[in-house]
Amino acid sequence: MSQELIQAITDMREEDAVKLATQLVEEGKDPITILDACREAMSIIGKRFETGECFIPELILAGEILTQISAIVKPHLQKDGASKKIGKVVLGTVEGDIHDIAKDIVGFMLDVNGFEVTDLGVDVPPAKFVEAVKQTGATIVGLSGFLTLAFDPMKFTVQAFKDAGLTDVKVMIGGGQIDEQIRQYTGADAYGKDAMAAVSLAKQWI
Ligand code: B12
Repeated sequence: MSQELIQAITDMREEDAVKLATQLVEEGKDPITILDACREAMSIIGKRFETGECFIPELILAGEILTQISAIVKPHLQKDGASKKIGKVVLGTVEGDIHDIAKDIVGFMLDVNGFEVTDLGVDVPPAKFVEAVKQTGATIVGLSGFLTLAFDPMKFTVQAFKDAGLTDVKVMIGGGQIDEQIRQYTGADAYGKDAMAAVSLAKQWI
């Protein structure tokens, strides 16, 4: 059945994928297994994109399917007690950048791994990050960005935390163009290459 779900997602059969995920949840399938299937499907789609077998519209559609399935699965994770919160994270795509598929995956993985995630969405100015950290008491911030133009907003956001006296907040950054060199440029505490790296970093910091 998980294999069928992977197939439905990678075939971009949106309705079938959502129906299958609902059915799996109703049958009492472990929510984590359903999420693993989604992750596997996204990784297949990512590889197809790299090799030119699929294009941007498919990536967008896959992101939408993933969002719908997440909404179906998440309440059941809570019921299982799998979501006992272990830390708070403020997450967002930085100012000037609207790429959110990857950010949503990062948020989703942090969530299912026990973090309370405040997702500020896309095109988020530094002041909004600062305000959210003050409001939620989060100790970890995740900045996502895919554009070269995102480097400076990341740097300004890191600086904004310092200016606001929030020196204990740990900041991780990630996204397509981000690497260790950009981390140094922005002054962030860490760079994570994928959603699992985001989870590992967050776990190290709590
Ligand atoms: C899909 C896509 C879009 C979609 C976005 C849909 C959406 N809702 O997100 C659309 C079509 C809207 C789009 C728009 C644009 N895009 Co675009 N887009 C992409 C594309 C093809 C894939 C990005 C993606 O979602 N990948 C899928 C994710 C899941 O893959 P991933 O990177 O492995 O994800 C992991 C990591 O990134 C990491 N991660 C991500 N965030 C974080 C955060 C933290 C804290 C951590 C630890 C980890 C982490 O974890 C993720 C999950 O494991 C990239 C090309 C590429 N190869 O990256 C171009 C790309 C990023 N886009 C690009 C451009 C130029 C644009 C536009 C400016 C195009 C235009 N002329 O209008 C606009 C930008 C508008 C704006 N202001 O933001 C360029 C950027 C070039 C540059 N150097 O700046 C790229 C590189 C394409 C290219 N080769 O030219 N884009």
